[in-house]
Amino acid sequence: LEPAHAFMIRIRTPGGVVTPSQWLQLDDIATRYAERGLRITTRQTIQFHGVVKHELKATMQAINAALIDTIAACGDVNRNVMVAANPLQSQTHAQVYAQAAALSEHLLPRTRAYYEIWLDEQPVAGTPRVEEPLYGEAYLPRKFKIGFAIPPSNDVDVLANDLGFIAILDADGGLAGYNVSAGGGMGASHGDPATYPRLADVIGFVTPEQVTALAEAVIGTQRDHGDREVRKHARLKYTIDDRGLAWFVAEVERRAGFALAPPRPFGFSHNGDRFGWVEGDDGRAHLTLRITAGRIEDAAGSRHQTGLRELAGLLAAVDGTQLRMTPNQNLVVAGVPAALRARVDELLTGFGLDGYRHASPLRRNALACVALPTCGLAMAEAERYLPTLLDRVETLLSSHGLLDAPIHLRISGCPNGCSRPYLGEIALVGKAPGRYNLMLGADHRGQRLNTLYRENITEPDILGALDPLLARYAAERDAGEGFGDFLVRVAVVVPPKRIPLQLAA
Ligand code: SRM
Ligand code: SF4
Repeated sequence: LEPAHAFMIRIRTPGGVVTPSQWLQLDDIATRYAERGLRITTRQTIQFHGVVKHELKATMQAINAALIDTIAACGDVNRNVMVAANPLQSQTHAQVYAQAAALSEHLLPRTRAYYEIWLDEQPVAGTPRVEEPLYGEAYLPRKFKIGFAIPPSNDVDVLANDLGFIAILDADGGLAGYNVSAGGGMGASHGDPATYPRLADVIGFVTPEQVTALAEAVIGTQRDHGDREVRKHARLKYTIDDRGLAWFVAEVERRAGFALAPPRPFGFSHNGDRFGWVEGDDGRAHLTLRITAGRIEDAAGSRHQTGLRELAGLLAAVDGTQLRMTPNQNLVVAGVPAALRARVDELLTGFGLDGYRHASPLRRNALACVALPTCGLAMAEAERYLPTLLDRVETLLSSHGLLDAPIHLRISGCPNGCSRPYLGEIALVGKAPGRYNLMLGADHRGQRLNTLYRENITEPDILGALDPLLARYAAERDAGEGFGDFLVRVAVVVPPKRIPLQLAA
């Protein structure tokens, strides 16, 4: 008898978009094969945990039957491409989404191995070996991540990606092109100063027609110049810091065959989600639901998985409806005709999925990575601890009259940064069971990293450190001033020196 190995499977859904019918299929896969329902990730896709080894192939085949794949959702290739989930600007959103989805397809590896291993495709004798025009023999030195943001929303935390496209609209609201950002990443290791989170530099502007060539040039540069010796040092951010931004831009321009235009002005107002209903240009409405830590399951006291199954069943008969995962682990019910809104509301309320209405801003915006028990790299709890942590921090906020303050809190079980904790106004980064580094002072726009405030502390010390700071914030903040901005203004924390090009103003 071999041990009952269990696996995590992550699907690829560029921009986090699935149809209601696909949702029903994913729900069925979760019910049949996974241990804990569906888990929306911080890169707009879904993970299934606890798939046992002898059911892996059946699970992969069921995913394929839903016209979804898992290709390049992991590995040293371009990963799931993130796209602004905000349906407020629907025409531009549709255009940007289409571009991002096409880029995701274009950057897939060409190997047929996936189809041969999981889908029983038979190699045809005499067929020449598949060439990898972009990835070559050895693929990339490390994972590679791309995000498309549509200002003023920075829900994708575009500057945390290796390569970012920030949509720039022209005077009549059409898509003029994108500012390009490069060299973002969150991963770090405790006690190793050679590793660090880094915000991307904004390096120029491209037209929509130049996006593919630019992406190939950036990926090619990293493929040929990224570190293949030290894996922790193999991300694009280190290639740029080691060789210099000017070298990097010149190399990318040489490969792309065109010069980047100067970046255009843009501004982000927030990096969270907008909850509740919004109207689209076409009269249809979109509802963003809060899904705590992205976990959708039927558990004690909640029937969220069943509720979303019923919702998907209702929407499956309505053309143009979608379910969109957000980069903040939430779910948008998109494209709902006006006549169906009341029914959707009723259904969601019945299953307790209307938490976005009642929850505090802190609770609505918090992010937690998976961490224990499934993540082998976790040093401390994150997802499982989040509800308790939120209860305690809310009690503190209440005591200072701050329950309505839109403070962004993020927690991760280790410094790899899967919940992008270094962009949280308050962040806990796991060090050991029950112990965390407390990081403070990011903005809530994804444009300033936070700073280490207290190292390796337990919950009572975390709450004890936050208490006087929240008291000061309640008493001394300017109108509309965020908690992170306040801490920087009153010099409780000194932000990291490096401010990405073009954002310094
Ligand atoms: Fe992550 C590794 C979960 C987004 C940086 N991440 C892992 C693994 C696969 C652990 C492992 O290698 O054994 C985790 C699986 C845990 C589990 O039990 O499911 C894991 N990462 C996640 C997810 C599910 C977190 C979540 O709670 O949603 C996210 C899945 C994203 C997706 O759908 O593709 C996830 N990971 C991120 C992000 C955020 C982002 O991409 O915007 C980051 C920081 C950005 C970045 O890449 O710099 C991130 N994950 C890492 C790293 C550090 C990489 C580095 O440069 O050092 C690792 C460790 C590694 O790669 O060796 C890692
Ligand atoms: Fe695991 Fe660390 Fe990522 Fe959390 S941040 S999911 S603990 S690798």
